[in-house]
Formats: sequence, structure tokens, C-alpha cells
Amino acid sequence: MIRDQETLQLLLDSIGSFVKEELIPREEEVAESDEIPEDIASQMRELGLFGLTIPEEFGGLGVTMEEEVNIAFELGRTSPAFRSFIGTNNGIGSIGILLDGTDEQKAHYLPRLASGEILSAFCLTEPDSGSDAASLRTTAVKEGNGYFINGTKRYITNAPHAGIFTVMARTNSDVKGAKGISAFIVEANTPGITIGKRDKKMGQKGAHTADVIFDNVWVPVSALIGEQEDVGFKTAMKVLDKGRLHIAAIAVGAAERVLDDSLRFAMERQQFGKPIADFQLIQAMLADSKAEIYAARCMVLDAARKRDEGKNVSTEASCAKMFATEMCSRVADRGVQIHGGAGYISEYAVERFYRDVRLFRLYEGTTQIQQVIIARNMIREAQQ
Ligand code: COS
Repeated sequence: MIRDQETLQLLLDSIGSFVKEELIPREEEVAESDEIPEDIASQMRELGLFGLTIPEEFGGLGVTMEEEVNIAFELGRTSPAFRSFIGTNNGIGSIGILLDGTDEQKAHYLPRLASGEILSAFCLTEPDSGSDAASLRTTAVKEGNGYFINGTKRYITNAPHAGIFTVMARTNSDVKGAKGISAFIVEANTPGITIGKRDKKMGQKGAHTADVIFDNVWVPVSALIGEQEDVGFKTAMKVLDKGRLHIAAIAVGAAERVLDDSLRFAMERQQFGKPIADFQLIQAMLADSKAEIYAARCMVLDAARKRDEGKNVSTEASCAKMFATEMCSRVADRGVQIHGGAGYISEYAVERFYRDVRLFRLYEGTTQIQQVIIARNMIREAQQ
């Protein structure tokens, strides 16, 4: 749902210009330094980019899902590290509080997330619990008016910068699987928390992930999201339903960028006495990429509109995430192919994007997990 087309267009234009004029020229610097420059971070704060999805009453812009995916199409056109920096506050690091938090929790944390004063991170994955998220072992044992949290969380995006963590932990160790899990908001400066060293990743330099280790970390009862035990797994799944749609939209934006770069290269590069864009085998790659991007864009927009209508889009979000991220990798692969030897050289952005977009098919649920979710939902519906 787009609330006001004109206002949205102004926002998209300003984000589009920011991407083109400020972020794209700094991509190389971020890839080399593995840092988001502070001046870029403050411009992001000024533009309100940390609070796009947080409701206006908490200081954000409160965009709808359809508006959000349109913004993500723009943000996807530059290095994913920039998006990742603002991504957790708009997504997996805030949605749990927004959907299931108490009024006090929302009022306390959301304004600071919206302004970018603090960053947030989502702690679900563990060393022995990835795709099988319900097998997580981190515990939160109740004692008096609080809980003691113990465990290790892995590959946590923005962990080195986060002010708060949404932590999924087992409050009921008698119950195996999803039912005994609860979600907590844990402040990063709580005694007993250690952040591991930054992971050395294949790509997405500038986006930082690390372990978060909880060693007898005490939190008050008020840190329990919604002050309700045993529903934390559902909170996490709802967070991921929305997050997956966002990642799908980012993948569409990244694919569009790669295709634009590849088309420009093909029109400039001369071989056999003419631009390689004149050759039909190159045209086939350009056309396949164009059609697939169009299909993914339509899927993302349709799923976003359905979510805005209040429908359950678990299936659609997984379809969109699976199709768009796989599509993005194919487009990046063709992009390298169109560039020929130049596509393997870091002077061209396509080499970096090829590595950067690989992560889209893994995080917030691998392609195989999306397939499981889609098929299970189909079977469940057919049984009803
Ligand atoms: N929204 C709300 N509730 C949901 C839900 C959703 N999208 N998906 C599942 N649930 C509920 C189920 O209804 C069930 O509750 P009931 O028992 O009351 O019916 C409960 O959660 C457990 O669901 P399920 O039985 O499907 O859990 P499984 O252990 O079989 O796991 C998958 C389901 C595989 C889908 C889940 O573990 C998953 O998404 N794994 C990938 C995790 C991931 O994306 N990690 C990325 C890291 S975070 S960046």
C-alpha cells in the first residue's frame, strides 16, 4: 500500500540521489577499509534511514511494506554493506519489539533505533543451530525478578556496533523445540556479554558479523519481549517473514545495478569490430537477466501489497526471497561473463557484487529452508 505517491516519490528521489552521489562513489573505499565511514553514517542518520519502518509515533517514517520494498529497490543498487548498516534497525533488530513488545519496551527502545542513536542486532543463530533454529541451546533461567542468560550466538550482523540485542533463548529446558523459546531485549553493555572478533567474510566488506557470548548475563523480567515466555520462536519467525521480503527487494536492486553496469560495458566494449552488445549471445544474457529481474520485482511488490492488506505472507515471502536471491546470483554470474576477463578484476564493481550477493541466498534462511517453508505451507493448506 502506498499512502501518498507524491511523498513516496520525493523520498525515493532523495534516497536514489544519496545512493548515486554519495554511496556508489565510496564503494571501493568501503571494500578496502572494511568500514562504513562516519560521515556516511551521519548522513544516514540525517536522512532518517535508520527509522524508515519504525512508526511515526516513535520517531520513524512508518513506511508500509510496499513503500519499504520500493526503498529497498533503490538501496540495493549499491554495496550491500551500506544497507546492512541500517538494515537491522529497520528489520530484524526492531521488528520483534514492534510486533510483540510491550508499550513500555516500544517507547523505551524504538525512538533510539529510529534516530540511529543505537544499532540493534538479532541473535538467533548459534554454533550448532542454524537452519534448525528451534534447536537453539542458549538458556535464560528465571531467578527472582530476572533471568540469567548463557550461550553463544553466531554470525550476528552489526554485533560489534549494537546497543541492543534481540536474543532468542530457552526458558523452558523441559520442552524441546520451538515451544520453550523466549525472546529478550538485552542491552549490549550488560555485564557478561563479550563480542567475538569480526568474521572474515567472502564479501560484503564493511558489514560486520561476530559471535556474541552470554556468560551469566542478568536481565530483568521487563527485558522479556511482551513479558511473555515461550512465544519467542514465533516472534523470530514473524520477524523473518518480513525480513525475507526486504532481502528479496534488496536482491532485485542489486541485480538491476549489475545489469546496468553489464549493459553499459557491453555497449562500450568493442570486439570483432563492433560493440559486444550487438552480438546475440550477449543479448541473450542481457535479456534473460532483464526478464528475471522483472519477474522478481513483480513478486516482491505483490507479496508486499498482500502483507499490507493484513494477509499471512509466509509463503509469498519465502517464494520472493528464494526467487529473487537465486535470480540475483544468476544475474551477477552473467554480469561477470559479459565483462569477460575484466569481470574477474576488482576494478569493475561486478567482481565485488558477484561475491557480495552470494550471501543473499544464505542469510535469513537458505534457499533450501525457503523451499521447506513453501512446500510445508502448501501441504498444510491442502490438508485443510
Ligand atoms: N509466523 C508465525 N508463527 C510461525 C511461523 C511464522 N512464519 N512459522 C512457524 N511458526 C510457528 C508454528 O506455527 C509453530 O507453532 P505451533 O506449534 O503453535 O503451531 C512453531 O512456530 C514452530 O514451527 P515449526 O514446527 O514450523 O518449526 P520447525 O522447528 O519445524 O522449523 C523452520 C521451521 C525450518 C521454518 C525454521 O526453523 C526456520 O525458519 N529456520 C531458518 C532460520 C533462519 O532463517 N535463520 C537465519 C538466521 S537469522 S538472520
